Amino acid sequence: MSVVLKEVRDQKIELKIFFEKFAQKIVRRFLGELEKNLENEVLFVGCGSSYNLAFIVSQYFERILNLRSKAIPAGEIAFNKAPKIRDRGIAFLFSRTGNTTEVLLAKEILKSKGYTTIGVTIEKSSRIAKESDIPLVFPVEESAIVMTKSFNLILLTLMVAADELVGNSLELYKELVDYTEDFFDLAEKVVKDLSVQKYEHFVFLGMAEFFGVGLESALKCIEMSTTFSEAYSTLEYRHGPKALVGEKTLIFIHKVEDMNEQEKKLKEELKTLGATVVEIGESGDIPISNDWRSAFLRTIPSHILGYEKAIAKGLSPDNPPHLSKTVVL
Ligand code: F1P
Repeated sequence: MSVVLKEVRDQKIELKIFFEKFAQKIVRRFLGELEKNLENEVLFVGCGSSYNLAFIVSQYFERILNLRSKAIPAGEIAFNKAPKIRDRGIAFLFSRTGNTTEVLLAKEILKSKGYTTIGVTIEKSSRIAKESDIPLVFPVEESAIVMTKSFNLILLTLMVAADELVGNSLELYKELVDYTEDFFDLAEKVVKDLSVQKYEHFVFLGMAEFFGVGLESALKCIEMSTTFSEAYSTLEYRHGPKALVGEKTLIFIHKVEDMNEQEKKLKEELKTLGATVVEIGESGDIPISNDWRSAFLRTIPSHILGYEKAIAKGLSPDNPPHLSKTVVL
């Protein structure tokens, strides 16, 4: 079986196991440091999928913890291009493989400015694990070039951490991890019923955390199937990008709370332009809670779509062209 398909499928059981056995434990390793730094701006740094992950976590931490946060591509810190990086604070540095050059350079710069660095990775022998002040090494095995399950396992854990910190109920996470298998199967059915060979343009729309989900979803489809894919904050789509909509466009709208009317209007408009529109969310085609906490499941349809489209095009989703697991400059 394809390596990436196996890892995509692993999520059906691993998310639940991870939540029950691990997610709440890892939180304790950095809560103290985070609590000390709530006054300072918290930085979330990474490249590629790890940047998308950093972006979603940054949005959720700001929402739940009422702090100021910023997600920055590691390269912009590494080469001193990010504006107004203050002295002192706390920075989460995301790198699945833990050896991406820009992330390691960013770590050095942030350390020299007095930041406490938290290295988020799945490789305990990586440089980010060894050289960060607080290594958060997630016990996940992932060997495909394309990052899939580790993204969602880390996302789930860090979102749980934010809720734990302020004493919020974790009940919805329990319900969502219990729903994973059904959600996966429903997503798979919807994608398989679509006849993906027809589409040459994938679009993922969502707001805030779900815009980050869209960025990651588009990246999955690009990496696995080399299909032109993009993501926008939902209502931004009318402001230019919709000029590209046609019969070969497949659009996913990630539904958010209290946006039903607007989402419905947009969906109708896009359908009139010839697009196929799939809604992910409450009473959508792929049903799931509209709560931001559902972010850790919401990239799954794109994992399935990227895989199915690759197979339909005769490509190997395990071997994305030109890519390597770690970018070393
Ligand atoms: C980051 C990353 C991957 C991407 C590609 C190149 O790696 O951008 O997300 O799929 O293979 O590297 P990492 O820093 O998370 O290991």
